[in-house]
Amino acid sequence: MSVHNADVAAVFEEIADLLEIEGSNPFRIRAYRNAARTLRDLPREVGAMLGEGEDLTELPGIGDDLAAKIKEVVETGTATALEEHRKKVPKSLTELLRIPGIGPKRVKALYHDLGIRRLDQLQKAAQGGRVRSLKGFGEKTERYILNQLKERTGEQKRFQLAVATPYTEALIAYLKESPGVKQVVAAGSYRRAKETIGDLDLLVTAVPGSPVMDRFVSYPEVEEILVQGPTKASVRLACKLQVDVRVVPEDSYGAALQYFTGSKAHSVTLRQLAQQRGLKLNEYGLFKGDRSVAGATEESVYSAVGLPWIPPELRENRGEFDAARAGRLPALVELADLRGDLHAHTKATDGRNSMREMAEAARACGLEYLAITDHSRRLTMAKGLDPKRLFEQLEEIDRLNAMLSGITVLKGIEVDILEDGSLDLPDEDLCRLDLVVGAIHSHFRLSRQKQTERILRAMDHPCFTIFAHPSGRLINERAPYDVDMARLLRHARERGCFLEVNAHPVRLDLTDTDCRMAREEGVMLSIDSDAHSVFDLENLRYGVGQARRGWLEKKDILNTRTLRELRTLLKRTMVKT
Ligand code: DGT
Ligand code: CA
Ligand code: CA
Repeated sequence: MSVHNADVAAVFEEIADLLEIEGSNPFRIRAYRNAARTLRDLPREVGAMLGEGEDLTELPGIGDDLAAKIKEVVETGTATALEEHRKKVPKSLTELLRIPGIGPKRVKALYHDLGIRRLDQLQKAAQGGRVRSLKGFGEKTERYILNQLKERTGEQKRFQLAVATPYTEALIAYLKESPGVKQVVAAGSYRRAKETIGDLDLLVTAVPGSPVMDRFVSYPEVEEILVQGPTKASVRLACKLQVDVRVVPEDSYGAALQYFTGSKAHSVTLRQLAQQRGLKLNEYGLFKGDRSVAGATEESVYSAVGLPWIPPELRENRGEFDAARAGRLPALVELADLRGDLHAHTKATDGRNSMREMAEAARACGLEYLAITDHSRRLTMAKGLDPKRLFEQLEEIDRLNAMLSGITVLKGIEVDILEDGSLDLPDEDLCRLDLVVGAIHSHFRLSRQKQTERILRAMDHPCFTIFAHPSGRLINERAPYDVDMARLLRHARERGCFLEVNAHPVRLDLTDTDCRMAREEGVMLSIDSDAHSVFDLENLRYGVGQARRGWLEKKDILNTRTLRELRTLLKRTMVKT
């Protein structure tokens, strides 16, 4: 590997960009930028200078710290400091930087003032005329940004995991019918259960000479063949999903699965661990010299570097290696651990099925309880319930529970949290319920402080139990509202209430990192379908995937409890005033 001055400069520029987005000390930022310029202007390669034992601190603007970082980049291709900052700043923010005319200062303003993290959110904000009012922007800049974005939206489109899933399952089943095929498995971000995937990566093992690639490219849904070779092919399906297929020998299966599952950041660290043991890891196996020492299974690869197998959802290089080494990997929650669902609608409001149909469908999914939580009156578009209709629904629940066996219907409501933090139904009605799910459906653009206080106040209501879809984001549609999530979590713990992992594929809210923060704060979460039809109960699996990405275990999840335990937990909230 040969690292050029421009590469080192690029690392420093990126650190400076990230520091600027973080709002860090301007002197530090300038030090990195100056160093980058020094490096670019340098007539000799710093690598060579280091090789000859020259002292880099003699260069203008380079002190001990930067000299050490230059050495690190020359030796490793990157800097720990950069990786640290990359972890702190949402990755998508650096994508914003790639828009012409948007520098780190503007990214910072977009992020801090408007909560914009992604290109699609920027586009929405610019279309809504919200960008022009920011300091340092203006109408002309806004129009310019919009034009830039129009160019890019096509390539930026990522598939929701739930949209990609049926295409993936059908294609896997098709490939499995190919003669000589042994295994077909989805790797990449799909296997890591990310909420959206850029493309689908399939891994195939087959006997030599298998016609699986010919079969792949002649799949009826293939719209365009992008690459076709004997072991590697890429196509675009008619639904626009790009699919990469790799065929590997059976004894490379584990190494290849590990490699193509990623994430890249995880695999880079794993490869370094292998190197420290004098081993070489690639997609074909783990080698000592030319001799293969592992690779048929993922377990063999991890175990050869002294680690237990790490679940794909954790493979983001966010502390999973330390946890694995310490024997403290979480025992992640599984779909089968869920005993109930605490957020579902019926056709009394905006659902499509009757209460009875919903209850029977939940029972068929193996659930023991289902909370009916229709909307409250403020949501007129959804025919929200007023006290009288809520009362009728409660009577219907009593009648249904008397008739049904094997499932208990719980009395709930998805009550609107009003602008001032009060709840959209009288206390005497809310107190009759088994649980109160509170949600924000209006006034998304309050200041961070106002939004946070609004929700804290809602949590103070003695009947409040679960805060639904806490960030309010809609994937690729709506940015999260600005709120101090850490504060909400602490308050929830103090008040004995809970937050939701909404499993709806467009929501998946809380996000993975917020789930993890909840776990650290000791707040239990409820994985709920928010079903508006019997089919939506299937979405619980995506909520579980999201929770797993957030390191959550069975014990962290409210609705893994038996009905009896659940009632105790819910009651404890109610008495805390
Ligand atoms: P996506 O498709 O954007 O949702 O994300 P991934 O993680 O599926 O990424 P993709 O499809 O580009 O590549 C699939 C996996 O292949 C990725 O997770 C790790 C591996 N991979 C791809 N490029 C590299 C690379 O340059 N180095 C290493 N170590 N692994 C790579
Ligand atoms: Ca992929
Ligand atoms: Ca790929």
